[in-house]
Amino acid sequence: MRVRILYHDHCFDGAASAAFFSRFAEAKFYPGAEFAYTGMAHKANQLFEAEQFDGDVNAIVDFKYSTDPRVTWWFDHHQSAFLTPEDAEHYRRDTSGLKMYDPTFRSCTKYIATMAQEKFGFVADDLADLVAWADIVDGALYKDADEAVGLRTPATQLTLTIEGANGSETVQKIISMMRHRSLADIAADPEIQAVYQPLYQRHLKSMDIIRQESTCEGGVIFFDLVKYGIEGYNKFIPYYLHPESTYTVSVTTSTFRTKVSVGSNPWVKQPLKFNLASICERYGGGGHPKVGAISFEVGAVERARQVASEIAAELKG
Ligand SMILES: [Mn+2]
Repeated sequence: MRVRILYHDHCFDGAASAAFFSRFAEAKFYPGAEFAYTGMAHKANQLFEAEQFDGDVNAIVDFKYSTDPRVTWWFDHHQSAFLTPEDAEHYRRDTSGLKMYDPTFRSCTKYIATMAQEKFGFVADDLADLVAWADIVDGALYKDADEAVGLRTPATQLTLTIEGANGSETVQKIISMMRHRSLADIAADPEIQAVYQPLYQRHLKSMDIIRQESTCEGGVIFFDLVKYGIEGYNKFIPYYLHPESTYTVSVTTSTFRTKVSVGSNPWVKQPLKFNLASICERYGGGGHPKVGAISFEVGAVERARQVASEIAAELKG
């Protein structure tokens, strides 16, 4: 018996969701099953390929809904969980009880843990720390920007490793470790350290680049990293550099997409005026009320820049 888990790749909450779900599924439904993982990324074109659902059981965690009949389990908490109104309708008609959606949860990991306990009586005390940190990382509940960018805790170090590692192999190693090992133990693992250390140097360098490239006007930070070819950066760096800001709009590019990221400063006191997922949805993207993104084809840099400047203007207004 093979259980295929499609999870949000390069995301701490996505990895933690995959680890927690696999522990729960093994304990309650599929003892002795083999677990296989597929990292999913938001792209401008099709998200799911039919051949990805190759398990006897297929689960999607912390990622968009699929109407494919081979999907057994689904958990998500993103506001933009459905690609189309038809997908949302398909979900509403589901009678399996194994597809669950609640955008009020800060992390999908906490949502899975809560549902596993409430509906199926599954508790994993040894994963409590993992669940708590998934809520902090995905919910941006850090004490301050310094905690988020200083990378002094195992969870923030693993977040950098998961977000920055090339390909899915390292992330899937971490997922396997997260099933049974503490975050401190995983972060100290020599194999993980070997990936982390160069990423940490890159993190310091990206902070210098963003310091140099970013402007902050009318409470909106803007920067364009296309010429540097770096997509991943710690999303709290802008607020660390510009603590007085409310929003960030950035343009980045990678091998498979050009991306406009829109975020909000988690440490601002006044309520936010804009729902960023809704703004991104207008341009074909999505996310959460406080953080969103839009993916474009790799070559669509000018279009991405235009969208970024429109959104920046809207947020300033
Ligand atoms: Mn999530």
